[in-house]
Amino acid sequence: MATERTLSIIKPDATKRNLTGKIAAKFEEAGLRIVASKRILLTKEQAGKFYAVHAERPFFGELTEFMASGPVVVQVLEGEGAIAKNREVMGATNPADAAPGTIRAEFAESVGENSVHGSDAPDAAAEEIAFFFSGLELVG
Ligand code: RTP
Ligand code: MG
Repeated sequence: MATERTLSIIKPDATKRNLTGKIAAKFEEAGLRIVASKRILLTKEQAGKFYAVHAERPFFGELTEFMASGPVVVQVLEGEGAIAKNREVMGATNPADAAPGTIRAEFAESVGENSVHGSDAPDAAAEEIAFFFSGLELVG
């Protein structure tokens, strides 16, 4: 499998509870390298642009409000099969369905406030990385 990069977001429910380090450790333990990282506060409009694919979903307003409700930590993770590996470490969207040991099983509060985002495909990863980072900010 090839080396990939994927975009991760540590969501406001997790930054508020001071879980940034514990979540980053999960990525590193899984063999993913954090090649870019920054803590930012999104506006609801920026969150809406990022999650535009969900614009027609009933939870869109709730989702964008939540993503703008506190700081997020956006990171680029690099490694063998990084996109799938990160999704595995994250666990299922709904923490009730997430496998034991995954980030969402351990830390998520609900299906909405579920601690992390991860890109779900190579084209999405490239788009999402470019949404937050310039090439100069990626240090492999
Ligand atoms: P993400 O995009 O954040 O990595 O999460 P995902 O792929 O596991 O789930 P997705 O279906 O893409 O949903 C994006 C985010 O929207 C919120 N959500 N709320 N209230 C609800 O029923 C509901 N469903 C989804 C979650 O924050 C989810 O991660
Ligand atoms: Mg998704």
